[in-house]
Amino acid sequence: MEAQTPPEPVLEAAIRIESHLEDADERSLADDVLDGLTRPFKEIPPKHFYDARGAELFDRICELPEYYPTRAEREILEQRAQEIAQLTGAAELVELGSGTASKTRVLLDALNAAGTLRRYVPVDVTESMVRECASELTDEYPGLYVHGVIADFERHLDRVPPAAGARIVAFLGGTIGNFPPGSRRRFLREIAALLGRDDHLLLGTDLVKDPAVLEAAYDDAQGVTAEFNRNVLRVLNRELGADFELDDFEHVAVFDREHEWIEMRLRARRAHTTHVRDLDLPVRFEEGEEMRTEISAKFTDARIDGDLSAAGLELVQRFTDSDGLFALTLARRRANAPARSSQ
Ligand code: SAH
Ligand code: AVI
Repeated sequence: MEAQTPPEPVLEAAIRIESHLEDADERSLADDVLDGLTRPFKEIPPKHFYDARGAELFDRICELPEYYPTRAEREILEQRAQEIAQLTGAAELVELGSGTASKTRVLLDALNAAGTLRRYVPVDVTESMVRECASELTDEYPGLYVHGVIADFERHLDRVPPAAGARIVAFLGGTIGNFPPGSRRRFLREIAALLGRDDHLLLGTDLVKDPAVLEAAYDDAQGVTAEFNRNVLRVLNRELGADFELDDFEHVAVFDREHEWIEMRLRARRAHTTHVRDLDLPVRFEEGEEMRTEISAKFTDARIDGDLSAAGLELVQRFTDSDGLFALTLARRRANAPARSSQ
């Protein structure tokens, strides 16, 4: 009789990807456009920049000499990742707006070296980036599980899977600054609800500095940021059948000193009417009229602390780069805050 071969062990797949977008996402773009382009001061929320081309343009922005935040945040991570690994003992890294996860690798390296890392959970609206980064990271870190979540973090934070051990929720790059102040605090409260007693938030924030440095970072000499800004019009043309002529709009980036944020706008070079076919919506622009496409808030220590406190969080440690351009804040739930939401 032939010897029986033992059954193959059932291995958990290294990659799991879930998508929560599809129809709901198109509705959200349509709702945002209907809402934002019928106001006296027109506005389109920044999350619509990031189709595959927008994501690629953002990557190019990160390499620009004027755009210091990526380099500054990377420097902090390189200096402090080991300390963060020790302070958190994290088995899991959840990353909101993960993009290509290029800086994240510094943190993954440190958690891996500490021997605690088991799972990475990238959450992003751009499907291609979540999929690519999942396959790259499982190659680079043997034994790592990647649970990718393709989702709008403003609407689907409850789809982040239950924690698999002590977790860090990372929100890097200064993306928190792209929320208006009220929503920013609300969003931080929602993040706090993902944290248990052993978990931490790692928050990247760009810092207030010389307006000339800030404005250059958002209006680079090569015009990559201008292309990124106008890319939202391509998204509207493709997704909603709009007929924007990109050359009709000029890129504007100004530092608003009162609010301490950079505002990106698109300024109409001539008076004209565009049509958003799928919404049956004519949109009139006067010459020189500006439409807001992004705010990027800049922070002080007090602003960060105020936001953390309003969200039921407390500071563990704050790190900055050698030029004091950018801050990375490690925080946890305040002791008297309620425990992680029932997941
Ligand atoms: N964290 C990276 C990328 C920052 S760019 C870094 O620090 O370099 C902002 C990222 O957030 C993009 O990848 C974009 O696709 C994603 N993003 C923007 N709005 C989002 C939303 N509402 N939900 C999920 N992801 C979003
Ligand atoms: C993603 N986010 C933090 C960038 C920022 O700096 O606000 C987006 C960006 N906009 C123009 N350049 C980069």
